[in-house]
Amino acid sequence: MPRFAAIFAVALAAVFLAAGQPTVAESFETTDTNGVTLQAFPVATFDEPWAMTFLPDGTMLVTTKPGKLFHVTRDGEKTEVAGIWDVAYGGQGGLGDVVLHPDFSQNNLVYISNVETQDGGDTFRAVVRRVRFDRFGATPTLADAEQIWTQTPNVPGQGHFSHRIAFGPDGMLFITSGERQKLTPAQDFTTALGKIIRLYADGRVPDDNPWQIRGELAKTFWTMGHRNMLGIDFDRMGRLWVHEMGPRHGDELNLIVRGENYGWPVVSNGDHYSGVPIPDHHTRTEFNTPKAFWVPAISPAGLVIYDGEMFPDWRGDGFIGGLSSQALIRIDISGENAREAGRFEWGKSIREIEQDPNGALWVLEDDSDARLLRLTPKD
Ligand SMILES: [Ca+2]
Ligand SMILES: [Ca+2]
Repeated sequence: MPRFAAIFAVALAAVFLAAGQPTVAESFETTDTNGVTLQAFPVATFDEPWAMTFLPDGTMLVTTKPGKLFHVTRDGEKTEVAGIWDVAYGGQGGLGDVVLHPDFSQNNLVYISNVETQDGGDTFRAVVRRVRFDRFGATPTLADAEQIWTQTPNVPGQGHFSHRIAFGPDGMLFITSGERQKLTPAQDFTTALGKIIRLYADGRVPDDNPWQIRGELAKTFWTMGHRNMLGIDFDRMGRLWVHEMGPRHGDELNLIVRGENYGWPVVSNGDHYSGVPIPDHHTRTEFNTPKAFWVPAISPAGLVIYDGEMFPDWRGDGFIGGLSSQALIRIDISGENAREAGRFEWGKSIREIEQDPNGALWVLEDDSDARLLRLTPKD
């Protein structure tokens, strides 16, 4: 490169870095196992991003596990949101999911999950807050935070919090509550570990949840027998799909049905990490069977059931981010059947997947220096 050009390039990069503005990055192509090619546009980078959600205007909120919330434009300009609280960062814990209230356009309410510590740092739990997002002032700010759910009990260890959030078409709030790597609590009515929780949007407990005579805590449960659920979404028919990480293999995609037991840790199509086998799902018909499962594991994180115009062939399909599999996995959903139908790979673990108001797919890679990518059809 001629010397003046090199100096110009360095100066340009310095200007972008100094202003905290997006840096210039080349787009690339990724082709799936069926030969379908997408164009991937790097938009921004984050330190350990965990979740994102789109606002009605097409901008995004992005959380990072160490505890920051960013408002992000479609061009990748990031503004840190003020007013976030302390989180217990470490292991699998930190700042977690962010979703909008169904009436966000009127009430500006967002829901944010995170991990907090108790007992002088010895125990941990996930919590969910409802908070007002004020994006109209000079600095975007969170206000009026109200804790509406607390994972019970708090226990030692920093794994399997799950704490993903979704709203149903009827405005009910669903929260995944992982089994905290304690296994048997997933079958225990006296702990909220290994359950999917269903609440009103303000945190009140509805009286039509399935378990009404198993104690106060069980009145919050929708389903039980789960492990670590990092993806949750509703399809166009209003059905709830949730995936969960298996132990040594046996990751599951489940169709969530009120009052069902999904079997963990009694059954799994994977085995314990020690190599000790776990009976497969088909051996115990009282447990709900996964609609799809993976041996070897994909380590699923993030889930969107696609409902956009940009990829008409994929309407109704699921997209799952893969951590260990370093892939974006497409799931064909047909009736109540689900199967992996395609896999995009570019050598990076994927933490989160979303669809924007125009129908483009956006992914967050995992770990430090992780990219936010916009995926569109190849020109
Ligand atoms: Ca999301
Ligand atoms: Ca299961």
